[in-house]
Amino acid sequence: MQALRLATQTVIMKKILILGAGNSGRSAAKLAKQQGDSVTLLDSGSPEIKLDGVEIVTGNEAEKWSGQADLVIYSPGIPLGSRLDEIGIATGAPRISELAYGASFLTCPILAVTGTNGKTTTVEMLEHCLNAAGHRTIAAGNIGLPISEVVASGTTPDILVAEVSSFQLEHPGGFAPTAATILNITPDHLVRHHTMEKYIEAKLSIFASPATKCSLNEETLQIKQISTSLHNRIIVSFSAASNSTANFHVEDGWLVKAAKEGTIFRLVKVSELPFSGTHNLENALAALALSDTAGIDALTLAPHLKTFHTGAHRLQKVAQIGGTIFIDDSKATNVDALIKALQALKDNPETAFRKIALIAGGVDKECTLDEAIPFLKESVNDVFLIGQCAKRLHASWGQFVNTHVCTSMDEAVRLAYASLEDDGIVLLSPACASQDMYRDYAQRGDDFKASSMNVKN
Ligand code: UMA
Repeated sequence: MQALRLATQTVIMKKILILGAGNSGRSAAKLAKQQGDSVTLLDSGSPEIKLDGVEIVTGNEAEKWSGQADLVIYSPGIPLGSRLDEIGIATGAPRISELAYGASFLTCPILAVTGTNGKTTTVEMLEHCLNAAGHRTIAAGNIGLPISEVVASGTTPDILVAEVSSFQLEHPGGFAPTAATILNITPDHLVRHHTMEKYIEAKLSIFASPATKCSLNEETLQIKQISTSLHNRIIVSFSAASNSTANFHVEDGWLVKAAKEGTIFRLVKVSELPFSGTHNLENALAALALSDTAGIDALTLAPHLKTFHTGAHRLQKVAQIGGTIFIDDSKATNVDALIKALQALKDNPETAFRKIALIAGGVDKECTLDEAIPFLKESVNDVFLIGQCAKRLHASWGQFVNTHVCTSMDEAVRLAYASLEDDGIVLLSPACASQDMYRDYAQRGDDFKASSMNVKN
């Protein structure tokens, strides 16, 4: 470690090694430079980047790098056991996720949200309600804005709401939010984590600090690995299941908070919420439970849910041709999200009667997607399959519903539209990630929308 003597103070210049030069790595590099540290950024790929004063090593050179470091910072996309991980370990220096590194500079409360589905919506709900209630709030993390970027930009929110992925939690570093929630856990990302146990273990590490207050879905608490790990913690529970007695639940058409002594506080009327679907009610309950857990009274936030609108690519109607509607649910990147979409369409009186032509497929995360079969049989006429795992899904789903392997989104949309009569739904709810064909789920959703609008040309 090199000590630099300036006019009035001594600054210790640390050697920071950052693994991965995507958004997280670049933001961490910017922040470390601001701290006066010397920064090396490694990337196995060949991203074309330039950062003032940062040593950038890419491709084979990065994979052969063998220098020293005082601290190693991990981008979320660096898997354990990868070449860059080996290099990080070989330095013998403390290792930390970008998330934990950025968060270590924050003095405001951090509310952290993880889970398989609903993270982004819940984070957006919290951001909306907290801001509307007068708390200057920023949403960051897996949602797309690295926490290091928030810090490097000099922004000082009253509260930071962090969307946290299992990738970020897999890396070490002592991320210790004020309060955290696990929304739900269903199979996902098994290529990265290999087993469900490891995936759950990663999610559980959001509660690694005993100081972090816990909030969990009542159903998730039934998972033995979770209840065992949290057995000595106070937990604020939530659930949208009917007849639930969770701390936050639905009762007589209201989202309610059940206080310890049995008093029920009515928070907001379900019929006044501008979003539908049990999964969204659960996200709203999770948002209220989490803020309440952190000491922000849910009663002050709940009314602002009436002005919250879910974001793009989440069961969003993007086109209508004659009586056929086109719904973009590109954000559904696993089987549970697809099931929730089909349930939400069935529960909504405006869509319940319509026939569905489903477009699904994408990156093969090696998870079984067979849980969807009963729901497909019940609600879906034909399935049009795209991407890497189209053939695998054709082999499994095809035994139970009509499946068709397509070579492009455009072809899938045309065939799906042609398969319906005039009052149907063409639904993109892929149950898979998008990166085999697209940059991200948003680009996939945009392509679906463009194809839908051109379907008659
Ligand atoms: N890289 C290597 N070696 C490897 C693996 C990757 O050098 O072994 C390099 C790649 O060449 C690339 C860089 O690492 O240049 C990418 O790093 P990254 O994958 O961590 O991507 P970032 O741009 O930093 O984006 C990450 C999250 N990406 C992932 O977790 C894969 C973003 O979540 C997040 O928004 C961003 O940090 C800011 O916090 C995206 C995501 O897909 C949306 N997340 C997954 C999900 O939601 O399912 C977990």
